[in-house]
Amino acid sequence: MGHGGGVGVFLVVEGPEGAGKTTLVRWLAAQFLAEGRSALTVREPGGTPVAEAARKLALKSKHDIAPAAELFLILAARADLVEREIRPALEAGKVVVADRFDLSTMAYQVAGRGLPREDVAAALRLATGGLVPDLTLVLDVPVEVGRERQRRLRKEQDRFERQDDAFHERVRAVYRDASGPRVVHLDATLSKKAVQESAWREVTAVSAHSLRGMS
Ligand code: Z5A
Repeated sequence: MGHGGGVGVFLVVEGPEGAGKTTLVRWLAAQFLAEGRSALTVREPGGTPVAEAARKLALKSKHDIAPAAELFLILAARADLVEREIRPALEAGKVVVADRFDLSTMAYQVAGRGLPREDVAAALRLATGGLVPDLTLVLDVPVEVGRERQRRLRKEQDRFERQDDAFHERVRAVYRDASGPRVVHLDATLSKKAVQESAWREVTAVSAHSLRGMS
């Protein structure tokens, strides 16, 4: 495929908190498995020992973190994950399904925290070596719906979840406005089954060619 990372297929699920990303990533992996193809699933930030350590700081630190420092924690995690897990899997012809990727950084660090777009875009290219997804599925959900789903889970809130509504509206606007030939929006207020069916249609359309003959 055209992602610059080998012959595999790189799929990314994006969206605001509580949109259903993790639910969909797990379902996609199970669906690939049911078809006899294994998929590597990764969550961002995280997925390697160094990336998990950076995640803990970025999400759970009790200290204030300067926006640029937060960016570099997240990009340190991404750089390590891309080099150690994602690129090798793509080069081996595998499917990779990521829970968040670069679009999250444009949403949270650029729109949310106010860092300059061009500088962040350049830092992203450095962190990923220019790796781009074959398909980004954006789960569209109003901020309040996502936050209500999160509240029902009664988890301890992380540094991002504690931000005010204006922050989350800026984040959502980036997702709502995301466009490009490899970006598909799905209405995540629909049932899980409806979201999964639409997602699978998009995934098979993109990956049919690459997946032919894979195990
Ligand atoms: N972050 C960043 O700042 N910059 C970056 O570049 C990156 C990340 C990569 C990671 O959090 C944080 O890192 C993120 C931004 C920052 N913080 N925030 N906020 P995360 O990804 O680990 O956490 P999250 O985004 O808040 O995701 P989540 O809490 O795991 O939500 P989700 O994955 O989108 O949803 P879910 O867990 O699949 O589902 C939530 C609930 O809704 C659950 O009970 C489901 O059963 C239910 N659900 C799912 N789908 C549906 C539908 N269709 N209908 C009804 N209910 C549903």
